[in-house]
Amino acid sequence: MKRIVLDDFLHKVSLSSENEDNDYDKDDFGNKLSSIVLEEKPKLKKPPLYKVIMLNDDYTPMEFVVEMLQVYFSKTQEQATEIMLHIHQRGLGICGLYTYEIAESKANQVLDKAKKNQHPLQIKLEKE
Ligand code: TYC
Repeated sequence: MKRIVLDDFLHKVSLSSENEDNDYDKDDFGNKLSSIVLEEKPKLKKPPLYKVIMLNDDYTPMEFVVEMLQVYFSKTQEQATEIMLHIHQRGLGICGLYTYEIAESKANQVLDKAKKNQHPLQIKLEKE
């Protein structure tokens, strides 16, 4: 956060001024002004988050999906089984929420593994 202490600012103005009358008299004003601060809000914005969504299909083994959820989305075996069954029964499910680069990287790692094992698993990303 940027902080400008007014007392310090006015002192610098008076030092750089050519006009003697404009001098900032610390004895007159200093005590009152030194507690005034101008604050700017931080300009950093939170990055948007993306849901990694896994889609159901008829061929990818349930055990493979559970393993992907444990390895790439840090789920326990119980959580992973619950999410896999949700996808199996409802058609799709959320694996996790990440910034775009991380969501994309996780999706690509799972899709690579699925391809190598000849499973037709599909994933999509959706902005929150
Ligand atoms: N429907 C698959 C089966 O019966 C299991 C499955 C679950 C596949 C989740 C994909 O994202 C998926 N073997």
